[in-house]
Amino acid sequence: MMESRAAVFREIGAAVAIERVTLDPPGPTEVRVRIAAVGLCRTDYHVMRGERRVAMQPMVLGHEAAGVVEHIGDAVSGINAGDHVILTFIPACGTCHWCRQGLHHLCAEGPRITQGPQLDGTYRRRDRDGHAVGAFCMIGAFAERTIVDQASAIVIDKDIPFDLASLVACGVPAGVGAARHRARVQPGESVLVVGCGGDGMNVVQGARLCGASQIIAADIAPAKLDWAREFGATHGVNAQGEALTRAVLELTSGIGVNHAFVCIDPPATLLPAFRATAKGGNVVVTALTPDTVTEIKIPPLELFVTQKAIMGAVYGFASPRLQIPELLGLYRKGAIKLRELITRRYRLDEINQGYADLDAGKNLRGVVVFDD
Ligand code: CXF
Ligand code: ZN
Repeated sequence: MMESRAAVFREIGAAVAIERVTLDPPGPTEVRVRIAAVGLCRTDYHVMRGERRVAMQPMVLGHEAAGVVEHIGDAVSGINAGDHVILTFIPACGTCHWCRQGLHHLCAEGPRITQGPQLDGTYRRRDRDGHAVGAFCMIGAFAERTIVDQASAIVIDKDIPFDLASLVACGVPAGVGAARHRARVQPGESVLVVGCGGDGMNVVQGARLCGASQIIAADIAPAKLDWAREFGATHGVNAQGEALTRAVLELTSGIGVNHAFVCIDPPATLLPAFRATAKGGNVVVTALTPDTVTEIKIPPLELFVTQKAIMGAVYGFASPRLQIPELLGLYRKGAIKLRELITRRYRLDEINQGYADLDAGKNLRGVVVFDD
């Protein structure tokens, strides 16, 4: 048994408070990880604000993390104490229909990641009153230490700094993968990225990696458009709604882009992005929608006659187990940027400030870093 400081989500709309949480020893297939860095992804913020509901509170949020394995359960294989790991927000059970085909991003356990318990259905964290505390995405990384199943940990090489590695747990594969593996952008094609935050900026660099010749970044924050140019955008559009569609059609001789990526607020951006897409093109949704939004209207005749595809991409539509080591290799070769994604580093007790900065549009990515 040991203690860990953790940012605990107890009440929708309230600041998360740093508490001491008791950690039980890892189960047979689990590992205890000392978190070194965890990114402030917007998904956790949606949960804090009640826009996406999780099944229980209290819960430790945080799912974009890297750290060091301190202790392993008896039945763990392929992970050792001292290993550096990236944690994956969808576990790879290894035995379901999807995992058997290497499609770990579609693992049958995925729908359980907002429930709170560990992969085995029990809890490893307790608060000072002895109540069970959940772990978002079976990770709960807004904490000094966490316990995860081996299905949620990927061993990485030790040369990658933890703050950079943490981003490769969510935002980088989500965005880069959406371009490479979902839309399969080809050299010379045109791309529109709506919403240039953490995911969108990685779609921009993914499209550049794929050799897209026109990458149109769209955002209502001018600073994000400037950043997008550094990541490979060839054009910036500060517009939304019909004005966004018009601006993109103007830049593409009235044809539209081959691939549009909806990286923020799908209820507001999907139709404008769809209409800015060329006939036969792809519209890829990488963003969460609030629980209260249950449908988005696309005129069916328009969908039919324009022969466009609307698709979803979680984890960049590729296995984190296969994709993450590959992305680290691309970083090492200088083919993708990681350091430039980090706007600011925070201590764990500054986490609410970090999210306020994200909400104010100041951060591409804030990262909580821990001293050793
Ligand atoms: C999300 C995807 C939807 C479920 C929770 C985790 N991923 C990352 O931000
Ligand atoms: Zn995330």
